[in-house]
Amino acid sequence: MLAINSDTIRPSLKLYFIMGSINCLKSPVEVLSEAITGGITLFQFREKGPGALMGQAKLELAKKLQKLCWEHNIPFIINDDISLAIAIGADGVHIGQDDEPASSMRARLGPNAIIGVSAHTLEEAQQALLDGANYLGIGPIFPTQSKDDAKEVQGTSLIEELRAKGIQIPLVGIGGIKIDNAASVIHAGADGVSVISAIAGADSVRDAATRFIREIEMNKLKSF
Ligand code: FQP
Ligand code: MG
Repeated sequence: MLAINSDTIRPSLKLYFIMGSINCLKSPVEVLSEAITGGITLFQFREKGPGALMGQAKLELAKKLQKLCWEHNIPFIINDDISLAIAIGADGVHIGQDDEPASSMRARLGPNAIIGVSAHTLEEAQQALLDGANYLGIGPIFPTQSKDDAKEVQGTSLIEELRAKGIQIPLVGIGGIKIDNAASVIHAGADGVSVISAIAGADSVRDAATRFIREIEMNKLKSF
């Protein structure tokens, strides 16, 4: 585990890359390695969907990707699979509204794990805060192909609403975020953007990550 906690997670959300083997056009290790070179700041292993690896193969890939992240001081978060997170000592988990609740995740993972929760409404966000979430994933902001069961597109309105209510928890926008719409997510009050296909599916994974980072940094400066 890296020395990351709820105080230090905020800057790590700047460019949060999410992927699993089915999102990659070449080997996942190669894709993650290029994305790290390009400047991603956080990684979520989301091995999910038709054709996803299971069992030992999933475990092996998780270990490889975690090692790569840790060599570059990038925290390693696992989507949904808390048993896998415990087995390999990941930095944290990301869970949605249909997964085991954050409160029981916290009980199993302890005070130092990063727990991210997906929220689509103000009520879900408030409950996640009570349950001890360290950050929230808000979306889908724009239409996405990466998730079959994605909820209705909501734009940046929930991010704006949470900030207007004085809620300061680290927030990341997710769903259909591309280089040319990332600025709007930052301006709404997010600490960063989460990206699957715009990085994993890019011709140059490294260049895509670098362009995202530049765009986010430019727009962070602008909003203060
Ligand atoms: N936000 C984020 C993050 N990561 C995610 N995986 C989701 C939202 C979606 O459980 P969930 O979580 O609704 O669906 P799935 O398990 O299929 O991903 F904030 F990290 F960007
Ligand atoms: Mg989930």
